[in-house]
Amino acid sequence: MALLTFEDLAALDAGDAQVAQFKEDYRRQGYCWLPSFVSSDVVQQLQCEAARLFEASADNSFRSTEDHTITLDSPSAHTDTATTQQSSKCLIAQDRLPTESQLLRLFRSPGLIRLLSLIIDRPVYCSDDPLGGVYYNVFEEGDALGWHFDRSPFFVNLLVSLPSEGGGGQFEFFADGRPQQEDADSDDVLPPVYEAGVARVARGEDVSKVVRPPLAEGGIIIFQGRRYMHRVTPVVGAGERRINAILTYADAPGFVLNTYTRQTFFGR
Ligand SMILES: O=C(O)CCC(=O)C(=O)O
Repeated sequence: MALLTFEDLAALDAGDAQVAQFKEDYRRQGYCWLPSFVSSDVVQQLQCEAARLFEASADNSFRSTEDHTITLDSPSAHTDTATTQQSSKCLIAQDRLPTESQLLRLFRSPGLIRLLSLIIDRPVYCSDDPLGGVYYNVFEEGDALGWHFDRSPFFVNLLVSLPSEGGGGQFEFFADGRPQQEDADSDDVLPPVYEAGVARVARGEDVSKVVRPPLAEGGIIIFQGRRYMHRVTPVVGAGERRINAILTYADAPGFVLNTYTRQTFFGR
């Protein structure tokens, strides 16, 4: 199958066989993978941009370190400590990107927005948040995302720079998705039998259904983060670094982050 690139987007429509395959993968396995979506030239530009911003000034990024449950709550006195997860990373907010950044161009590209809405089968709109619309994530030695379910239904993740072999920073998910429930409110609570199963995975006792999609620089993964528990394993080794960009889309125009989320992940 020919590779789909950023430049090809304008020509895509719902009848395209490749689009139909992405849509089917997303529905059936919880994610679809768009390899080499960004050309190697653009990947290099993004790698340089992120590294320059990260290294030029401590003010360009914000480091967050959190303990959380698998549903992203703060651990309470009742939380099983063996399932408490640790996450740490640095974020470079959208307002630190130069106006000519290719990342901004990609985020706002009408072709990508159309492709996403075809894959997830509903309209999507760019987040209007000035910090969290599109942003770089930088993981250095020891940084990771613990096992969690997202609050939003899906994420769009461009892999910019991966650690070397053995350097960790692997994206993994548990292949059994959260059962779909009729009642939208009860969707916030995991059914007890399912919760016991994901707790075993989060404690490291069951790896039988842990999947590691083979991600590579320049590709995009669109993932059902609210349905499937997932994590990024710790980055291992001095000087190793993982950089990815999260592009945030919502189901209605005008989406912005709440004050708590902005403060926790962007520090302002
Ligand atoms: O960086 C990744 O590969 C995963 C990102 C993630 O887990 C998230 O944004 O919830």
